[in-house]
Amino acid sequence: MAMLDFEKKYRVRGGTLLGGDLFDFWVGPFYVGIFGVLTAIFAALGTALIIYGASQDTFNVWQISIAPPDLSYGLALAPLNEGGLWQIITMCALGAFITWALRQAEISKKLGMGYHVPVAFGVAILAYATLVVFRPLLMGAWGHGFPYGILSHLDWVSNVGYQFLHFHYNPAHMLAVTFFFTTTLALALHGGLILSVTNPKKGEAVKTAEHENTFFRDIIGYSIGSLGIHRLGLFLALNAGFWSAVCIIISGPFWTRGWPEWWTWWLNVPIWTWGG
Ligand code: UQ2
Repeated sequence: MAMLDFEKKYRVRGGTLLGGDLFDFWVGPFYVGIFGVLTAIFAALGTALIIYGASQDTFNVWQISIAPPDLSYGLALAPLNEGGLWQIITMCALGAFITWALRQAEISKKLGMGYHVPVAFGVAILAYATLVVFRPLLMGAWGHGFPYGILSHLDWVSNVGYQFLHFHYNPAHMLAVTFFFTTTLALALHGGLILSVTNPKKGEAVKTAEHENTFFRDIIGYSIGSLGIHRLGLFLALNAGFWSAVCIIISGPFWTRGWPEWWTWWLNVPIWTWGG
C-alpha cells in the first residue's frame, strides 16, 4: 500500500487517550492532539525561561548555566534568581517530556500499535527525573540537582564522582556503562549487517534474511534473528538507562562512603580465609 493510501486509512478521528475529538487533527504532517498542545506549551515556556535566565548573566553558550537553589533552601521554593528559575524550568522539562511520552502513547493507540516506544522513552525520563527530583528529594534539598549548562553540568558530574572517590567502582555504574557499550556494539552489528545486505552495487539484487542468518552462523555459529536483534537492542538500551538511574539514586541516599570501599565485602568473603 502506498504511503498516501495508508494516510487516508489512518488519518481519521477516534482512539485518543484524552481530549476526545478536540485536538484530534493534523497540521501538515504533524498529529496535534491534546498532548501535542501541552508539549508545545511546556517546551516554549521552559525555553523562554532558559533564555531569560541567560540574559541575567551571559549569552556565551559555553558559560550559560541555570543553577539549582543553594542547599540551605532544602526542599522549599527559592526566589527566581536564586534557583527558582531552575525549579520552574525543571517542571517545564518534566511536563514536556511526560506529555511527549503520552503523545507517543496516544499515536500508538490510534494506530493500534504496541506501546514499546513510549515505554522506552519513559526509561529515559526516569533517568532524568532520578537526577533532578527523586535523588534531591531523598537527600533533602533541590540543590542536589544538576545545573543546566554545557560546562556546568560536566563540572557537577565530575564533582559528584569525586565525592565518592572513584565512581567507576559503583557496581550499578559498571552495569550501566557495560549496557551503553553493548548497545553500541549491537547497533553497529545490526546497522552494518542491514546496510551490507540492502545497499548492493548498481545492478545487483538486495539480499535477504537467509544471508543475514548465514553470515552470523558462519562466523559465530549463532544468529539471533531479525526480530531477536531488535528485542536485544531494546533490552540493552533500556538497561543502560535503568542502571544509570540506579547508580546515581544509591549514591548519597543509600551509600555515603567512597565506592572503592563498597568492595570490602568481596575481600571479606570467607573463601579467602578457609583453613587458616
Ligand atoms: C543477527 C541477526 C540480525 C542482526 C544481527 C545479528 C539475522 C538482522 C546483528 C547478530 C547478533 C548476535 C549474534 C547477538 C550479538 C549479541 C550481543 C550481546 C551484541 O543474528 O539476525 O538481524 O542484525
